Amino acid sequence: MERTFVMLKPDAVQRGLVGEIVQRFERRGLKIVAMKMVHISAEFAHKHYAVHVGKPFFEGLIQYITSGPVVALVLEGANAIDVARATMGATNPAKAAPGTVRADFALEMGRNLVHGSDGPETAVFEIGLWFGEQELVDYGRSVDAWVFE
Ligand code: D4T
Repeated sequence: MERTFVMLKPDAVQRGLVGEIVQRFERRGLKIVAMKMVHISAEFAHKHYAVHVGKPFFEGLIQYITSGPVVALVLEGANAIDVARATMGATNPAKAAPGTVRADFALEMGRNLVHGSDGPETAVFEIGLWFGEQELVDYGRSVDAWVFE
C-alpha cells in the first residue's frame, strides 16, 4: 500500500467544497489515515513549496496558500499517489479532464483547489512535514477486501 499527501487549499475551504472533494477520494477507495485543518504560516508554506522558490508564480502561490485555513490529509491505497493526482486532474483546471476535481470545480491554475504529492519521495517529505508519526492512524477497514484484490 502506498501513502500520499493531499491538501485542500484555502479556496476549497472557503467555497464549501471540503466534503465534496474528500468524498471523491473516499469513494475511489482511498483510506484516510490522517486529516486536520491548519492555517499555515508563510515560513511553513516556503518549506512545502521549496521546489518552486524563484519561479514567477511563487509569491502569488505563497500568498494564496496562506490566505486561509487548508485541510491536510494522508491517503492510503494501491497506487495512492497516481490515483489521487488523477482524481484531482491537471494542474491547470482549464486543461483538466472532465470528471476530475479541478475540471468540475475550478477555472484557473492559481485557484486549483487541491494539492497532491507528485511522487514517492515527495510524498514521504510532505507527510513528514505536515504530520507527526502519532497523527498517522493505523487501522483496517472491513470493506478493504472489496476494494483491494
Ligand atoms: P500542486 O503542487 O498545488 O499540487 O500542483 P501541481 O503539483 O499539480 O503543480 P505544480 O507543482 O507544478 O505547481 C504548484 C502550484 O503552483 C501553481 N502554479 C503552477 C501557478 O500558479 N502557476 C504556474 O505556472 C504553475 C506551473 C499551481 C500549483
